[in-house]
Amino acid sequence: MKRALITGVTGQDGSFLAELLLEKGYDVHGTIRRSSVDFRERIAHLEGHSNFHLHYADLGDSMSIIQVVKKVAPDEIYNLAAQSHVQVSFDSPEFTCDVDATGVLRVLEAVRQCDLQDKCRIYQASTSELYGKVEEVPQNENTPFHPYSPYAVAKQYGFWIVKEYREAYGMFCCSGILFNHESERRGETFVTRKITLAAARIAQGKQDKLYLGNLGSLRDWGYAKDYVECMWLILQNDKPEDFVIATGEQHSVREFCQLAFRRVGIELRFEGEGEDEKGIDTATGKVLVEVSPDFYRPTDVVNLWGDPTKARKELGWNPQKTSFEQLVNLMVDADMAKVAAERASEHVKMNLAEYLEKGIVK
Ligand code: NAP
Ligand code: F7E
Repeated sequence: MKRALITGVTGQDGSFLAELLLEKGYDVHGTIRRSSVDFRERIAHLEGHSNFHLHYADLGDSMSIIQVVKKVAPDEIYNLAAQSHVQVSFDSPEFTCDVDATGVLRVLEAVRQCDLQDKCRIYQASTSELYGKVEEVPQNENTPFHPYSPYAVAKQYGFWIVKEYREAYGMFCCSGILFNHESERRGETFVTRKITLAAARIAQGKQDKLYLGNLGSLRDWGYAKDYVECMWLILQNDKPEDFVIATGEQHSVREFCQLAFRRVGIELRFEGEGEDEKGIDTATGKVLVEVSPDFYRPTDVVNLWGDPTKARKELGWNPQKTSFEQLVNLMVDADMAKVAAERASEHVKMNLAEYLEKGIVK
């Protein structure tokens, strides 16, 4: 039985990858951070599985990483842990650098110090943000990097140190240069999830308006569940190599909004430009989407579009398993169900309060 260690198992990708590896018969070990409240919603359904184990470790603390690597002695490490929010990296650049750059070095060194460098394969969660202020469209493995945020600069160090350890010590360590991938488990402050949750809340009368930043920003959005399969394929390859993982299709934030609202039965028309642009409900004339400069970034990456040819040819991976429209729909449907469940539980609480007040229940 193969043993895998996933750092960041509580995250969007970590949870899907843990499911995939358990299905493949792996013994799966995940790291979590110690905190005063446990946030394990995404992996709650896996706890109790006999091949699923959790360990405390923090990417900012090399001793904790060495301990867990020594204890687990994994065949494969998937280093997914990171401060992954680009906008947050402008507010916390030092923390982002420590976790997303030095953290990668700590994982590589832990493997060497535990004398596992010849046995353990390592996957590093790299990112299309490395292309940043893009120098070529679409982007492939040979496109020059131009990182354009503290997050991207930190991830660039991660990318190069992985390459360095591969060449200097012959280690099987690789980076997946993943373009944006989303799901019903996506963090609620990333633009796609913010939109699908708002569309569901607006449709069910729980929110009036959605405020967004740059509506013209272009992304190559895929489904996270499809992308974790590729992480696994990269480590099963004969040679350690880096791969671009993308769908090969590009859409704007505005288009994402229109599709999401359409799924809940609202047709949006966009009018105006820049900060004055508005998304209007064509049926009622109500303004549902507005621009707020609060969500603008000091430097924004606006033209990401990946070329997944290498992954398709060499790994046999299908970049178009889930279409853009299917992705938007599955996210909206999940949020419609979530908001409906929240409303039902509010209703029960309101009734209970009323019954208690009236003495109907005691
Ligand atoms: P995510 O949902 O934000 O998950 C990040 C994970 O990292 C969480 O489990 C988080 O733990 C953990 N973490 C954060 N700081 C840590 C620290 N100091 N020590 C240990 N663990 C820490 O991110 P994701 O979307 O799953 O992305 C996974 C990886 O892929 C990240 O490295 C991200 O930068 C990269 N990536 C993501 C995308 C994308 O579109 N999703 C694209 C390219 C690359 P808590 O639960 O305790 O916060
Ligand atoms: O922004 C624009 C924003 O925060 C996408 C991470 O997983 O993917 C992710 O980073 C675009 C940007 O993702 C809002 O300016 C407009 O141009 O959803 P996002 P991201 O920055 O692309 C990469 C590949 C990673 O590696 C990262 O870990 O949307 N945008 N209005 C907005 N963005 C947010 N968050 N909120 C808005 O209101």
